[in-house]
Amino acid sequence: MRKVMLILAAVAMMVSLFAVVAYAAEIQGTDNSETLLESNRGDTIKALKGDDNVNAAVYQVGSQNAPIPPSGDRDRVHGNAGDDNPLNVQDKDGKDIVWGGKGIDHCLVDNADVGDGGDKYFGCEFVNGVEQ
Ligand SMILES: [Ca+2]
Ligand SMILES: [Ca+2]
Ligand SMILES: [Ca+2]
Ligand SMILES: [Ca+2]
Repeated sequence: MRKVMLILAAVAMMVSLFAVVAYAAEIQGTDNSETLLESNRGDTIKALKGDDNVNAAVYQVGSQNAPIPPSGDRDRVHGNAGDDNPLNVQDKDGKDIVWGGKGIDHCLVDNADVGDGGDKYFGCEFVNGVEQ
């Protein structure tokens, strides 16, 4: 089941890559627990219910996969209900925002040392492994 979800997430990502008209991509999960991956553009990712794993750090600044422009994309990650672990926006830029929503959520964020004041986070019970 987990493998099926990963394939669905990959398909969703490919579909969003072909939607070149809009700059920002919207990636929506389901009410089940799943893994969601970002695209190389500024994404709004809504994981909905379930204990979700959202990786918005696939395209990291300085890596081969870095988005164009390489200054980093702006991702908006919503964990929504459920214990989400992790909600990852730790892509070496401080342009992202993560909302844990309900549940016990683990967020991985960039600190202010990366610039732009660091990623912003709301409703995260754990941030970079530290209980809030
Ligand atoms: Ca992205
Ligand atoms: Ca979900
Ligand atoms: Ca949550
Ligand atoms: Ca970031």
